[in-house]
Amino acid sequence: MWGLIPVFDCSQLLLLCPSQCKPSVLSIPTTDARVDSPQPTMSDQAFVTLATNDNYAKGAMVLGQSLRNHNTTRKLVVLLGPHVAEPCRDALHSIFDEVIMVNVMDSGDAANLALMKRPDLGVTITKLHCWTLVQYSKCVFMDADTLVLSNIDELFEREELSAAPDPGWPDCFNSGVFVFRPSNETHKQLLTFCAEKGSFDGGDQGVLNSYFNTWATADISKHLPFIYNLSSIAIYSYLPAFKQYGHDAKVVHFLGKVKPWNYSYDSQRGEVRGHSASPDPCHMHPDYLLQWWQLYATSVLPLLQKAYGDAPFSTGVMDQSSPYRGSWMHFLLSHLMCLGAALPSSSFKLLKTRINFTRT
Ligand SMILES: [Mn+2]
Repeated sequence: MWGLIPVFDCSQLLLLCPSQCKPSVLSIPTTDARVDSPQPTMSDQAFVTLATNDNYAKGAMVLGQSLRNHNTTRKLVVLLGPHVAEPCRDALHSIFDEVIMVNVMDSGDAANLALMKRPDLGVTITKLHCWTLVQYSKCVFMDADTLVLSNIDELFEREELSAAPDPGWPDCFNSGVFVFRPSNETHKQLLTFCAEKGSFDGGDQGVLNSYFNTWATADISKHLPFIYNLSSIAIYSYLPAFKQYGHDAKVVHFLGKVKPWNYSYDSQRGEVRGHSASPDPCHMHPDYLLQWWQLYATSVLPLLQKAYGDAPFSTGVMDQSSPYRGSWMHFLLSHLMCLGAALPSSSFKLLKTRINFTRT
């Protein structure tokens, strides 16, 4: 019944009404306002990311800041694993609307109990937690190793499960960027599925592709254009296409083993260190890498410095104020971040303590 009202404007309604009811028609504008703005409440939609360690937390901060810089109207949520340091959490609070600690296996239900026997799927299960964000009607999940280049709020017009093709096997979607509808029921089903079938690639992408197994064939509107999840692998495997369409890219995904935070940045020269400018499928595109570091150095690093105070941490940024600049110690310190990614965190911590690690 309410749906019929906007068809008429006030004068038409007045003509239809008997004279004795005319005054009440004046109250119509409130109804009109409701119907004329069918946009969903922006506050019930969110971009969601996940950080399982301090490095990914930095990635999440850069991603969150890139969404803010492009004026998203949606909420920003970060899910945190238990190993993220407190100062990183504090810094995340300044960028994200919600910082949610995820206790990986805590509910003790049948699906979780079965999953306890699969510690290899730990991070995957943490990511699946995004379906429990039922305070939101629709969300876009983005990996912490993605960077937003322009406003992408239009993704909320898509339905679950929308994602872009994976560059390695395009009949699978890449789970670095996807649209979903939070639901405790779906979450439970995903956990059960995970416990029973495992993951064909050992990660969340395998689980999600097996669960949403009609993605490749059922509904083309659920195929996001590649520009919403552009990876370096794709750039160098089809360079002419990148030259033709690359300028439209909206989201860059630093897919692969080496992440932006594994490099270091010379803030004086504005250069990323340890990265070759020559096109190599193993390397990421230098322009995007530079954009990541510029955003990190200008917007994220100040937050981290505030949160850490006098406590030492690896900034990844070299500058003139470093007391070790130009020395072998500086070289060693600036590359420790890369080393940290390859070593177990306990040995990295030990190394940091041994050489009296300072801010570099
Ligand atoms: Mn990723």
